[in-house]
Amino acid sequence: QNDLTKAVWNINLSTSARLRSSSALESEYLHKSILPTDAFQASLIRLPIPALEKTCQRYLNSQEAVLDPAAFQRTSEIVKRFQEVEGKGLHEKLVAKDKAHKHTSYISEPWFDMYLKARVPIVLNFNPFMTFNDDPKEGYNQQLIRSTNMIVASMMFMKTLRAGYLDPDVYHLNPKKSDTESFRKIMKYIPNKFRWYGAYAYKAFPLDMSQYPRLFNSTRIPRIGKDELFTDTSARHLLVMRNGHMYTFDVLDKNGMIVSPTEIMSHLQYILSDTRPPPDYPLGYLTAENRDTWAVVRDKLLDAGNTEQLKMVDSAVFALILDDDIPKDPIEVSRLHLHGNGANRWFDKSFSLIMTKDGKTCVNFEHAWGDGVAVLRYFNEVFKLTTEKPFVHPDTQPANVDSAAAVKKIEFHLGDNLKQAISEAKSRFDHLVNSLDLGFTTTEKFGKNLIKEKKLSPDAIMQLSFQMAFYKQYGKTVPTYESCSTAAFKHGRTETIRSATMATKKTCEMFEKTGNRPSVSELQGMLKACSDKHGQLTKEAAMGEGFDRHLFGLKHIAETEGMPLPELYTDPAYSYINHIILSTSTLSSPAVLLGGFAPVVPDGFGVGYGVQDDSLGCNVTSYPPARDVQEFLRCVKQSFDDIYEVLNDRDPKK
Ligand code: BUJ
Repeated sequence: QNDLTKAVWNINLSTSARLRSSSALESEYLHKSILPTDAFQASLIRLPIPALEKTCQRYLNSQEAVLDPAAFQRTSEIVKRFQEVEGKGLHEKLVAKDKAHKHTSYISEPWFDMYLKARVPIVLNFNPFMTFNDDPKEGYNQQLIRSTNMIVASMMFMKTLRAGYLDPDVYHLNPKKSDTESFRKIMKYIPNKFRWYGAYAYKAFPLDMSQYPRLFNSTRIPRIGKDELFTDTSARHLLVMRNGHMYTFDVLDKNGMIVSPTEIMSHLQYILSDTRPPPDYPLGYLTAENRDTWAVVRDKLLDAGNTEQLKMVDSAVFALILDDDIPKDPIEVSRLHLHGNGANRWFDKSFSLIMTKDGKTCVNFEHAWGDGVAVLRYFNEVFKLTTEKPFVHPDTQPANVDSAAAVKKIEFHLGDNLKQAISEAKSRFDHLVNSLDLGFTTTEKFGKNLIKEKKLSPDAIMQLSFQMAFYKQYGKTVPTYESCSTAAFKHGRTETIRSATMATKKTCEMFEKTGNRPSVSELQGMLKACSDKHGQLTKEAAMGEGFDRHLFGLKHIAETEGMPLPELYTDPAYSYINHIILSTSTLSSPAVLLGGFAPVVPDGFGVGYGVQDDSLGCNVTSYPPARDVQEFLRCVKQSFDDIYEVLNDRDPKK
């Protein structure tokens, strides 16, 4: 009791001291934006439902690149019937349903269902990771220093968001004109309902922020058939995992003030100095289970008297995962950040910050609740704040507080049945992650600058490199997915850019031709054709004008209304084009070092890639022997070299 009183007294003392020394705004919030966080939310435009004819045509254009001529002919006929008969009825129903649900988008519900009804483990199948660059300052990457700084920055982000102070997400086409104070001030005076149009006049596109409330205090709860998302904003504690053990401590005090950085540091030091051996039955493995299996085990955990324990885990602001590893290369970093050893993870949390002993840190996130845009905003703000205005430094001493009292270790009651469930989950997890191979490649020969100089799109060239690599390795063009955000619309999620096109297919063939080589200017012409086509598909996808989500939405209508599935969906070509062999995603941010995800099918590649001014790089995964990722990476490197030669007026094969 005495210790507890002392701890509480110390905490109160230091909080009030901090309040006296600096204004609450500076120490508790990232900023106070001129516009409230939800300034544009009410006026966001709605995700369009494309015209059925356009969807059918886009679908066929994409099929043509991956089907042989006979199969393409059959599919064209099926699509024609779909467009004239069953598709029409479904489309009308989808449009009517969308009209009746103006507060959201037609894709929101089916997309949540897609994630939450999936029964496969979320690790590898869904959770991606994004690794932060190192802190450029010497000493700040030590685990204790960096984790303290990241917790405080995260809490400031959370508070800024909850107070409505977080500057709204806006995609600025002309940042000089619109990413300005005067733009924000003008917007403020436009009534809520019309603000979007005001921004549009400046070529500024406000983004949907409806996913943000699920960033903190949230988790995915396994349920039979369909999981649930859970959020409890009243919780003030953090979940820390180390060595398979779970701990919590408050990061906000009773008044909602952020606990002082040196106290947080003391608590973390206390956890880091815990020398007990790892638990025999770490529960984290369960979150990597098949979702129905996990749902049953979770009920058994509750029956065994672990209600409070699970509540602490589920409601925690987020999970901080402290690993003892010191990875020796980017491959080891990627492995730790994508899956780790499973004992020291809780994949269900909306996101975890995973940090190695030497401070290599990532965000690994559960995907059902949200997409890259919200996560990347949090990621960028935390990186900026921790590197520019850190709260603790290599010479900072932890506060002299009673961390033994403030830190609670979560202990679970486990009967034999639960122990067995954990052992089974562990062996399945080990088997799953051991079957994954990964690697990366980069080129420093060129990057965004040269590609732009040649009036080509850097993203299109990257996508073409993957097409060329696959063609070099396997001699064909396969279904390819590039993720594109539709956050410019209310409750938008993503659309697919189908980056395997007739143009890329032809280009692959021309580059590989041995006899009767095309001229360099012909190859340059092909790069341009690929770039233009890709640019068009990207624009369309970002405007909600792809075909994937529309066809998906129509299928969802048929399923939910118990209607027979039109032949378009039972056509093997539909399954084929949705069996994504090349799944790709990119993000550009000065804060990102690495990122990636596993393949979405057993015989696919998972390609995370980045484009820098003077370099290109990708991080790729596969399940051997179905796909050989190391050979694929050699082919990607060769493709970079080939393209580089052509950009410099040389034939790579001569
Ligand atoms: O499309 C969707 O709806 C969501 C997608 C799903 N999928 C990953 C399967 C495509 N989710 C995302 O796109 C989020 C992915 C977040 C991670 C992206 C990784 C980007 C890597 C950047 C840097 C890599 C540089 C490597 C250099 C060696």
